[in-house]
Amino acid sequence: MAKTEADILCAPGLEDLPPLPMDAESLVTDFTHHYFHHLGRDRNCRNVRYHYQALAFTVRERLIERWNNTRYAYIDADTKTGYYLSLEFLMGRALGNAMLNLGLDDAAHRAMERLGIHLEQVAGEEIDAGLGNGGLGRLAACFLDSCATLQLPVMGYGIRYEYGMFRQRIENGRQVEEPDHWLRDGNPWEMERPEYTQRIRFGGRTECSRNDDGSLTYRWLDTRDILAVPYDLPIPGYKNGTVNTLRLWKSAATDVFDLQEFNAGSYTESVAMQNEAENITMVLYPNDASENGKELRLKQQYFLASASLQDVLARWANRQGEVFGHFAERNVFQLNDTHPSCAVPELMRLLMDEKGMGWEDAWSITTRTMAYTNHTLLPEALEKWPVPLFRQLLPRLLEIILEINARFLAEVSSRWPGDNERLRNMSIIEEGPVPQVRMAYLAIVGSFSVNGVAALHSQLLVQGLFKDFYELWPEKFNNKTNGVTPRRWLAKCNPGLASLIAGRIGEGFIADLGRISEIAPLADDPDFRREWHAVKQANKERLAAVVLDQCGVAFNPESLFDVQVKRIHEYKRQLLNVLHVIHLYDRIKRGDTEGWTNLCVLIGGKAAPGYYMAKLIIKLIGNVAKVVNEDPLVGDRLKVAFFPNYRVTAMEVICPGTDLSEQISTAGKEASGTGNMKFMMNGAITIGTLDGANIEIREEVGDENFFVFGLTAEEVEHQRRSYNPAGIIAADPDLDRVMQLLTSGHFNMFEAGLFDPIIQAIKSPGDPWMVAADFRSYVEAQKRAAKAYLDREAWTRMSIVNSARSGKFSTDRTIAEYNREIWRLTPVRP
Ligand code: B1H
Repeated sequence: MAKTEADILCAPGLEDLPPLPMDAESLVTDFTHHYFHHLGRDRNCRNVRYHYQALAFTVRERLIERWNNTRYAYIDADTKTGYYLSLEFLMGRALGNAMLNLGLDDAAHRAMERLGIHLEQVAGEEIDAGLGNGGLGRLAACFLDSCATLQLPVMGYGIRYEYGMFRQRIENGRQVEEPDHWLRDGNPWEMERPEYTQRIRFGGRTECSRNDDGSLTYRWLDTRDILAVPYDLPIPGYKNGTVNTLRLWKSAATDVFDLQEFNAGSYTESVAMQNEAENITMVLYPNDASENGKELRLKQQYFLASASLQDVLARWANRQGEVFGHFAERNVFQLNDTHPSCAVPELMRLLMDEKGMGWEDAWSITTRTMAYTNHTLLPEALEKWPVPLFRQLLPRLLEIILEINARFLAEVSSRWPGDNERLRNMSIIEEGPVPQVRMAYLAIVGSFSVNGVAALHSQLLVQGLFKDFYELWPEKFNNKTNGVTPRRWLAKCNPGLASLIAGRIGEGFIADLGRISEIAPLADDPDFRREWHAVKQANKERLAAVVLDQCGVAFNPESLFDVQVKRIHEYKRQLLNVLHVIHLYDRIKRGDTEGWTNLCVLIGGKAAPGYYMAKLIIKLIGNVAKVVNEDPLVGDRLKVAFFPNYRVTAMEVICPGTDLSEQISTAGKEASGTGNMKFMMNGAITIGTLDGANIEIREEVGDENFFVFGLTAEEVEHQRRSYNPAGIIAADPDLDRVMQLLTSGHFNMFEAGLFDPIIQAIKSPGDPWMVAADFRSYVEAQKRAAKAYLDREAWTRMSIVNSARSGKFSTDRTIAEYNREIWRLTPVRP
């Protein structure tokens, strides 16, 4: 299906063009060309969207030439390539990022100025590419940025969802989901590549026949086929001429319908079948570490794995011929959680059934090219697929999985003879009324590397969930602490802070964040502190304006801005935050306000549409906010707002304007967290539990620059057995009053019983999140933070130290580690 390189390269009449100039004048020229001739607009068109599109095309053509140069440089260098396979890439906006990384920012500003166009307003027209749920998807996006910046030959593979993460509206305090038709006005950043279309098979049956030489041939027959059409997005590195590729697959009906099979009368039905094919990439599942198991989701997962592997094998065959002896030395696949883990049996199938390889050779290649990242310990997020569903949808893949399992269990029983319980525990197939395929075990068995995403998480993996596998293969397991890209999460979202820092230590820190530590000594410089404080205040004013606009709540920028934005999940304990707010409200009502620090609490995040408790927590936040904000006695002392439709673009305004970063999950539950890192980089101080990467953040900044509280992961597990929330409430007058306010219906005057499920959950000895257990120490930590804020100089010093110590949390460091310890790719300069 794919054309050979020669087909694509050979066009003798086409000469390379000289590089496009990067000055403001050229931008004006190209912008007007696109505006008038390409988009067909005229001077009287008032719609800013066309300004955005014209500027996007102007920037895009400057990406394209670097994109081609990079591709040829990779072909010439002929080195090993990495592939990041992920069901999610939460890219956000592309225009500002592309301008920053191309070094076009200043020229674009001047060009738009000359045209009388407001650049920020134009950039504000772009819809987020919201092809992800949260941290896992955003991590994939930050990884691509760092790979390009480090000039590593890495390609992303994902799905081009027609509908991304839903838009969240708040109606009467409740979440309402709206479809995110982000492609409605077209996407100037994508390039369709129909010539690399792949065919994906589903359903049917398998057949096995013996060859003359005694070997077996497996055939997968009577399948229902669907096409995978690639769309490429450019991923620019930071001012280095590299532009990597994110290839997203869209499903389409095979163009040739087998019309003979239909009666003449079924023509319309057969065309309507097109729907079924196009459904596969229609919508992103918005579940984020909760409820899964839908058939369409498994189709998406296999669709991505198969299309991407076929694409890689086709490119290999075109360049190297049909010999795969060196394939494993030259290719590596990183699986972003188990979501793309069908890649393990699918690579086996392709190598055996399509390339004629034997099991041993195919297995050797597979297990030398696959690497798996785990992102969660939560049992409800661990993927399992019913064997009957697998058999019906992917019969050939199930055969291969069963064979992998049989050979694996043989290895286990030779290591631990007679240990049947261990066999049962480690089997890729979970026994039960409906047997299930455990995707994490499949991924571990099929990979040479398994990593967690923060030190604690990786440690808990090998001590708990994957203990047996660690005993068998200790060398496979490793840690790669997450990061975030300092381009989007500092340079782009906080230009004020970035230029203050650059003014003192130069711009080098943006591509080498370790160097941001050079500002640490300036924490002692009163002038620097004054400037730092001024930048923070300006960012708080910018945030306050957005909060007023989006939430209708007036935040006073002199107050302490206390922010928790992330998916709404019980383990993240937005509820604990609300209990603290109610406690403060109670203190104000009782007149207990001596030495008070005015506080603005901002909470934002989406709930999975089917997650009842998460949605109820949103409603509670809204109701509490209403009571607090409307009480004249409270005034500026306390303000509460729920930020609707939290997304990448919202965080770009939120994290620069935050003083206090809420990272308050039950210890042992948040694998890493990455919002914590964005806040830190932008000079917020963390109030947090010893969970995920919080532990490493605290290590970097020191205890005196971090408000720690709560049970440790070990204590959580230990105290769980004797957990008695009723006793804790009875013994703590503050918590008792908070519970009484809740129970009395103070926040649901006209909706009796509305919050009973929440009250019950807090009081339940089986509360897995142990909200009541951490209430007291949380309140004390909040008190320390409030008191610290009153000393502006000391607070600003802490703020500077937090940014200065954020070097470790750049994805450049994370990716350098992936590369050094897992991928082993050579950087290539175009
Ligand atoms: C994380 C998910 C996730 N862990 C299932 N697991 C999904 C699970 O659509 N699904 O089915 C989607 C996402 N996401 C997050 O990954 C962790 O909770 C964070 O702690 C971590 O920082 C992030 C990146 O590693």
